[in-house]
Amino acid sequence: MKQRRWITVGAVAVATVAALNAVPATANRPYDPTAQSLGALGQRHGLQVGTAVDLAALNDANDPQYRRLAASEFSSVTAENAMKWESLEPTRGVYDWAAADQLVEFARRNKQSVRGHVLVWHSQLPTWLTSGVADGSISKQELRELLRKHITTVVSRYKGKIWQWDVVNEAVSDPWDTPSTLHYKGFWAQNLGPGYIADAFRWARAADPRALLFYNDYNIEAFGSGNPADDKSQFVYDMVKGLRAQGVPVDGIGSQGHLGTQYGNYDTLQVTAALKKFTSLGVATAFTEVDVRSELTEAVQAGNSAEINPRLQASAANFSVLMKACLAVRSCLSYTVWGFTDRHSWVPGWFNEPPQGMATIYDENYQPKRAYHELKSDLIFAGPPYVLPRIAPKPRR
Ligand code: 9MR
Repeated sequence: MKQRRWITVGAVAVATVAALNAVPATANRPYDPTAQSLGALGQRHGLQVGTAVDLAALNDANDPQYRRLAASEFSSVTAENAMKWESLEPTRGVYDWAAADQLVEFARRNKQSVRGHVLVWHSQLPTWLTSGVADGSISKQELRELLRKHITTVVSRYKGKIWQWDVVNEAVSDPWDTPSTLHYKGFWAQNLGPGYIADAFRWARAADPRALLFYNDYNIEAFGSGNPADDKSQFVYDMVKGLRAQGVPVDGIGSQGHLGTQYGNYDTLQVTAALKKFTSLGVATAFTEVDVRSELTEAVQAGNSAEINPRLQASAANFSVLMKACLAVRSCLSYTVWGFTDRHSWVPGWFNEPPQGMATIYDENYQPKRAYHELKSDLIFAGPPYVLPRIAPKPRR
């Protein structure tokens, strides 16, 4: 009996793999995977390949390439800024849904799934909220109620339309913070204590029973010492383990994937091991904000190819490491780049000593870079037995 069940499961798995790998070739037009979009190639593995979307760029009539590629190349989208609290409720009690609604509608028209970003973060909060807390006109009790209302309002508005929500973002400190022992950092932990994390997931679940609820953070692509005092991946692992043990509905861990070619970084097997370790908690995983920046030295800016080529190659290699690791782990449901063109990337505006850039997969003129082609190759070359279709968890009650 037991054996029969396994045979059935095996047959279904083989059929699923076969279906996902079926190729739409016709007699006169052989299937050419290199002509497919990243999103279409991802579907072969059940993987969504997404991008963060800058709404200003999307609406710029003088920049039609942006909209065209955002629509055609990706199977998932994330609002780069439009769903953050300061964008949604710039004035207390007055919501501005225009940009966020527009993105959700864009995704619907293009048959893309949406990663909601972000419900609780210490950054990009409206001034009325932070200054109200600072001057004491908003009490701690009121703050907690405001957070509950915010989460409930936003999640309810998009109920059924958001595939994955980044419920809590970047709650954990970095080794370079003071104190250097890793701890819960930022506005919410300072004002409400770390209990806000469990509250946030429970409130989000109450408002949408079907969305996958994620904890999202950077510098968790691989494990380090294994000591939560200095290993951020371990801290996050322990945190999610603790939350799930208390029945908190955390469905996934999002690893942002902001890398730089000037750093040591990781190899594919290290990143695969990290995703597997997170998966062992029973959660989904995802790369949520991948980009790989480089220092723009004077030689790079002067166009010296001996300086530019190694950066383009290292960038491609790092994009590829994360993609291959994701493909290798069946819980890794999506791979999202944080902007797809150097024309619109947060990096140059953020890092200026020294200046950094070249962080995305298309250059400023929308020419695909080596990184784009490597991602494509990864998706084309991957398959059974090592790379199998995704397995999504059921949203936890
Ligand atoms: O890309 C976003 C940029 O336009 C904003 O100015 C910035 C403000 O903090 O946030 C950027 O996006 C961040 C994301 O929301 C969370 N993880 C880090 C991202 C890059 O800073």
